[in-house]
Amino acid sequence: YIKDGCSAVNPADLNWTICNLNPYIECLNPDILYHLTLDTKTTDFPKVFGDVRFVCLGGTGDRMNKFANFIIGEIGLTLSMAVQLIDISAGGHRYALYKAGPVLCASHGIGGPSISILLHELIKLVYHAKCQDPVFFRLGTSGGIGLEPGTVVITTQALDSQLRPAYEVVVHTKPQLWPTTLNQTLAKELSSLSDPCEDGYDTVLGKTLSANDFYVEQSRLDGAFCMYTPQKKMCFLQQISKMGVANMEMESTAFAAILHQAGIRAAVVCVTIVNRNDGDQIDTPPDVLKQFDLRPQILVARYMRKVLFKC
Ligand code: R2B
Ligand code: URA
Repeated sequence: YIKDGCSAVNPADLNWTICNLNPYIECLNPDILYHLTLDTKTTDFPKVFGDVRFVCLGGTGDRMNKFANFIIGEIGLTLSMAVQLIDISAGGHRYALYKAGPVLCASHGIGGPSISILLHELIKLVYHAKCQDPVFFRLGTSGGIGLEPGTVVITTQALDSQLRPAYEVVVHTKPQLWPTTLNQTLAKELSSLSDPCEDGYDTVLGKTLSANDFYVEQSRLDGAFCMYTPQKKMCFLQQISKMGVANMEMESTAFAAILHQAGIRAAVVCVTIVNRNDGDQIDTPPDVLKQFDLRPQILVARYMRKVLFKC
């Protein structure tokens, strides 16, 4: 694990607590974070994770490994610390987890169920570690609505496939709707750190439609099934665009709702890899996609530098 010296706790944050926390966690001795292959008996959470200020999630382990390496340079951790970068959760073969000083980087897989399991365990991790007021980010890819591929979208509101600002959780057969409220101050602060002239691409604020499927629920014409016409697809894109939807992906409702439930500040920053008004297939060349992957990372790194070093 990488340790660093730049994570002094602001005394004003010391009263910060996680909201709505399961009261039965206290009875778990040890608490086993099964999918992360961590438990409170064999790992001293406050010692290992207590300095975490930012928790960053992205779809794949490879992307989060690259992000962890990138952030080491961005926040000035030393190389000797960097060589110790390891996948803490490799043994579980489910999620990858890297710690780069005050930045925890995890892969979340695809869709609400996958990110939900990870978030339960990460929220318990920051709780056991006594992290003070951590900020969570999702750095992802998405399909843009009328946007040039490569545009970065900062989500203002996450909508489900029924266009509700909610994430549905079924408890004992009864559906509950958890609000997908995201921190607007954080979204605006991230937006203020973009510079279209210097960056060479746009960064916009907009609503994000979070679907439970890549194909039919995102109104694609290239899935194994298609029960609508190309005209109906375009009508749907127009309808959501009029509502202020800028992009579509598959995790933002779960991410926003679960972190809102916990009272943890969170932001979703996704690059668009296709303009859905022009097509459905992802035919952007792999080297261009790699460049696009960096864009949310660059923005979030700017935010972290600002918080850590006030610059
Ligand atoms: C974006 O990309 C993935 C699907 O290809 C999914 O995880 C998402 O939200
Ligand atoms: N991820 C999605 O969920 N949809 C897209 O169109 C692109 C990436």
